[in-house]
Amino acid sequence: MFCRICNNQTQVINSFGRMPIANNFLKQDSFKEEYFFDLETMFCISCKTFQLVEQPDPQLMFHENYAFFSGTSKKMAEHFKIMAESYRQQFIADPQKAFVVELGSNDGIMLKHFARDGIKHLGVEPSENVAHVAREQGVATKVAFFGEQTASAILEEHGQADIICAANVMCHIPDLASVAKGVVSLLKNDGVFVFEDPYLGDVIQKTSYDQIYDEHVYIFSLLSVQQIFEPYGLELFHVEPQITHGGSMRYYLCLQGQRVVQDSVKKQLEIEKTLGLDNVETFINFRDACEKSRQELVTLLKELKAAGKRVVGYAATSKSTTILNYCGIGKESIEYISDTTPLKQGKFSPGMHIPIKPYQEFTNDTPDYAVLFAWNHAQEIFEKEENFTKKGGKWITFIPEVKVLEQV
Ligand code: DWN
Repeated sequence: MFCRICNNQTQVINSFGRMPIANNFLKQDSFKEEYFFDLETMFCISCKTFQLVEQPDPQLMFHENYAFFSGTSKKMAEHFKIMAESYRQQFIADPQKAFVVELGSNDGIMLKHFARDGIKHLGVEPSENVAHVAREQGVATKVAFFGEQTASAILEEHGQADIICAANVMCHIPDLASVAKGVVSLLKNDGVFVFEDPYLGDVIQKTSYDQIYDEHVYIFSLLSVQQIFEPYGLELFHVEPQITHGGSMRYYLCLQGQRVVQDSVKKQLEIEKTLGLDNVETFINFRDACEKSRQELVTLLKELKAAGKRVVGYAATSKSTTILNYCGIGKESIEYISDTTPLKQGKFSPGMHIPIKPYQEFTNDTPDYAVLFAWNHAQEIFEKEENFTKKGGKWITFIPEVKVLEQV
């Protein structure tokens, strides 16, 4: 297997088995034609990039029926508001002349803050349905995948950008060479390219293997980000850890030599050495930890079933597709999964075909246990689901370890 980034030989790490498209929530009449691929990961010893072996065609994942809307979490909405303020303060000297471009702008959750302040902006979003929601909020959005060609079209129409940003997007794009070239051509000399994604250090430390699914072709570290972007003249000058999505990293890059490299980069690189993110052994241990986690979750659910308990799932996340299919958990163990996204409700989970029910059914129900698939939003969910625990309901989590939470 060869690395997508540097073309060197890699080492295969995880084999999670046959896996469907993580966000392909489907109706019963589509079960027969459901698409599956082998979900496997590999680590490149040369450039230190942790990546999928095979990624399905992007058109199968991002299309007019893409099921994930960023605005489903209040905490994430707050996170994007703070992000917009922070970028504006740090990198916009004159709002009249500024231009902000966001890659994978989804429903406009971040850019709307620039739009409301009358700052020139453009979202680049490949999924038509979420782009439509963004436009309705006054966010200028181009439906496209970002790469060299899209960058040159934007350059011609709008000129160079002060900020090019992305959140939970870069790790989805296999051809980062084209993105890097596009960014370099579109960015002003003193412009900033800033993005954040789930962080490899957190995935390894928490055994959060559910971050691995079709859309996430890479799980980045600083080590890999430097190797990926430096050949194109983009320099990593600052990083900021984030608590979102179970532990993310925000990477700040500029054109080579345009800014002073801050201490944060050196410090985090030292942490990565301590975590062993440059060492294949770390990933072999991670593979064993995933297997242990799977066995423990399957055992727990079997025990609960044998004891006659009712178990449901909370939030039909993309991540849950990996958990359910890798662990072979179906509706015999989890009656249904409650989710707030109308597009998912009334359908079935990818691969294991567990029914997805509207959130209201969960609040009117009294199951004994709920598996918290949106563990990354735990704080927000525990706050609003006091009733569930008051009625005697218990949460099951599997990150960082499989357990029933006696108290939240
Ligand atoms: O990178 C990605 C991240 C940012 O978002 C994408 N590839 C897809 C998506 O991943 P996810 O589906 O695992 O994201 P979340 O935010 O962990 O989960 C969202 C799902 O959870 C939605 O279907 C809505 C649901 N949800 C819910 O039913 N009740 C979420 C919350 C917070 C809730 O209270």
